[in-house]
Amino acid sequence: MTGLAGKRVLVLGAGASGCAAAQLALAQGARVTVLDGAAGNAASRRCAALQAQGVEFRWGCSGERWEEGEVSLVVVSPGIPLDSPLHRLGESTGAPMRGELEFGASFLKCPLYAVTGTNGKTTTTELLTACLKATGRRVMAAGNIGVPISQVAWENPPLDALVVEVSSFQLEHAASFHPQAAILLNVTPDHLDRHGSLERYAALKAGLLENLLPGGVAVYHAALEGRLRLPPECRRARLWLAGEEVCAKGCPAARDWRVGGDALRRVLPGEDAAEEVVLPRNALRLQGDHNGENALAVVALLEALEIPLADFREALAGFQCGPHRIQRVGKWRGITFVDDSKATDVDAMVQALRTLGPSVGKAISLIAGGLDKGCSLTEAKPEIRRYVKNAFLIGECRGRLQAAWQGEVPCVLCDSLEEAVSQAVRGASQGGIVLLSPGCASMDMFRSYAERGERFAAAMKGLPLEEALPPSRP
Ligand code: UMA
Repeated sequence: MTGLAGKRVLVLGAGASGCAAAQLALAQGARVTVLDGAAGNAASRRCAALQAQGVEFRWGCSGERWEEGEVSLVVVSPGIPLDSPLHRLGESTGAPMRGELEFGASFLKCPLYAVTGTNGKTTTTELLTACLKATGRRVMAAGNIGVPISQVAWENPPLDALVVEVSSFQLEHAASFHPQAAILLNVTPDHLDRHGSLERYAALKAGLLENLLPGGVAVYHAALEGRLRLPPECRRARLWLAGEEVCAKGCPAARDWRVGGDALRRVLPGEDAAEEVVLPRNALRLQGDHNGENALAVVALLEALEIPLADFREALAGFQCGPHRIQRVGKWRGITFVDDSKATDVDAMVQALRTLGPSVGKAISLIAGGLDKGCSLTEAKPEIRRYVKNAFLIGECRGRLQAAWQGEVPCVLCDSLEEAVSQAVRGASQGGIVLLSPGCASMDMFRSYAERGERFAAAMKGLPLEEALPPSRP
């Protein structure tokens, strides 16, 4: 995007994305005004630094009016819904509206490799970044993972590629975002409170692949093929997940990859769908079928980019997930504490139960609940029945969770995470697990899922040594 010098740019939202976009617009010589419906970020260091450079901030705005032609561009932060007063205000200027993602990307020259999906996108983004780095390329991760793409564009580090985690929020304004390669891992119900329906949510996710540059690489879960209208000339890699049967006939133009019980496998061209092992599962430090699928997506993408496995095999095998994803945070009197705060939807919670449950049986004391995103809570029932001994429910969603699960498992309503930890310890089995896997967003009680995970670990560390425990047997 060029030609912003002297022009008025409005930025909607004064969080991480909005401030990064304001900084970038300022560097282009624009006159920048940031609008925010609240004043929660007014005292932040980011805002103060921008203000000192001449950026105007308006807080709690409602009745703003702009003359026709006064505004040249509106940049929208991902957290601003299409039907919000702030978005309507942006529309009323008559100026073109761009998402922060596409605004930032328009200044970047390096190839963009995008990753989306309901679950696994942060792990896959980190894994892809680590594997590319291992080949000697200069890469970094940005986007929904926490570093706004506008910040990367402004700092302008030397890069051979940028790996971008993309959320459905960002995809509401991404018509001009054209990656060279994109992964769509999976689509299960999430953020329905924002997008209205699963169909709309899935269409947004599919849009990322439909927007690939000509000749780009599309990696996607094979079950989604019917939803995708891919550019005709793009290279395709389909992922078949653990337990799925490969139907290689469906799309001869696509490469097929599969997670088998013991290995990541490539399906060889031909009617008989013969396979070759790419990597045994036990070579990976990552646990769980879902992580096997994330690794498979990375292998499929890098193969399509003609990067040999030998160049990144070590990085792939040795990679470990970041914090708050099925992370063991400690042991207390024989009870293991696992922080899976990153599980902000029910599907991610199910993955955690499937990963941990088989080794301990029905000995998981589950702490769940949080911000209600309008998703179905019943689909977790089989895993709850099989692996969960008792559930300790917190947050806005706790009543709905109790109603959904009480026939399957004893449910205890708690007023805080700390209370849930203390109750879960009392209810836990010796040798069992206290698992924080909320299945809900965190923002009703915490600033982020990271803060929720840290509070969980702190509550565990603060458990008094002499607290009454389940009576020990003589
Ligand atoms: N605001 C309004 N009106 C509204 C909504 C928000 O004025 O209707 C204002 C708030 O008062 C606040 C600002 O907007 O001052 C916040 O903007 P934002 O919600 O876009 O948040 P950022 O701090 O800019 O962070 C965003 C992403 N947040 C969201 O999508 C909600 C971050 O993803 C992302 O890491 C960051 O940009 C950098 O790219 C977070 C997230 O929760 C982790 N993502 C969701 C998820 O992963 O499920 C999609």
